[in-house]
Amino acid sequence: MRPDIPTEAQDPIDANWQWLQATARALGAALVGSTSLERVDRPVHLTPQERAGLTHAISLAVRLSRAVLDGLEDGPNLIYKWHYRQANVQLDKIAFLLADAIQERGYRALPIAASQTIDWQKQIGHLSHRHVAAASGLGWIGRNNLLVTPQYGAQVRLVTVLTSMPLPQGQPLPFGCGECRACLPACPVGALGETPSEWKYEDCFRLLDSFARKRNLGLHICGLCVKACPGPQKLR
Ligand code: B12
Repeated sequence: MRPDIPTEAQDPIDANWQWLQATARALGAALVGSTSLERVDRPVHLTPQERAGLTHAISLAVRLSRAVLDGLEDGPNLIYKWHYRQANVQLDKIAFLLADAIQERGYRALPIAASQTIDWQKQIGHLSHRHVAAASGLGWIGRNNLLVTPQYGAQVRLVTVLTSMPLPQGQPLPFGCGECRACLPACPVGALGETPSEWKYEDCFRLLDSFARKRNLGLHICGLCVKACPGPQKLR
């Protein structure tokens, strides 16, 4: 008879993390991070029933096409519009399937839409994907007011899954734009400043609103500050 070989018990949080990374990447996520929900520095607009038991947040990113962004000249075009929509479709699918897989493992999971505005006057979603991503250690909020990642700069779109699955706390990254100000002249209305808090909502929104109408897009998109931010590795 073979003797029992003692195995080192794996930490359950570590086991969850290994499983999460493999599953999310297999579903198409380029970046994956996690945080406890209480560390997210922005409100979560859910009912107590929806939020019940959800202790952690998973941040997921897909990368945008450099070729599509290179095609932007003075604002959004139809190729960017389609790409933007497809990125949202992919993110929502990743979040939907990941939430299902988490539920299958016995935990609660709530996917939050990639791009849904719940209050048009206040211009807010159920939660801020950027702030979940920052708390999860995926990147920092840059001068462009976007989540900037070391790997891909701001050329990512984001989604969040809230869950009761115990997960590790990602290490938030310090502000990493350094001396880079590539996004500032890229904005046609000068809506960006030295810090993310200097971002001018009204100027940005007015520009996106005019693009939506004049270019017949029907969507509040732009992409010029995204294009200007390929990331610290590329800008160096
Ligand atoms: C609503 C919205 C917008 C609005 C307002 C943005 C905002 N800061 O709130 C508008 C239409 C202007 C917009 C523009 C853009 N967006 Co947008 N947007 C969202 C959305 C759906 C919700 C954001 C949210 O809840 N913000 C609320 C709070 C938490 O953020 P906040 O920084 O504290 O914002 C407050 C201030 O702006 C303040 N404020 C200051 N002054 C004023 C003045 C007035 C009158 C008002 C009402 C508010 C206000 O009020 C805000 C709300 O409290 C998210 C998706 C999501 N659920 O996260 C995508 C999201 C933030 N957008 C995204 C992108 C890419 C863009 C654009 C590039 C457009 C495009 N896709 O081509 C531009 C970039 C603008 C910029 N440089 O910041 C991405 C960012 C990805 C990344 N790498 O960070 C997101 C995360 C979508 C996604 N799934 O990836 N967006």
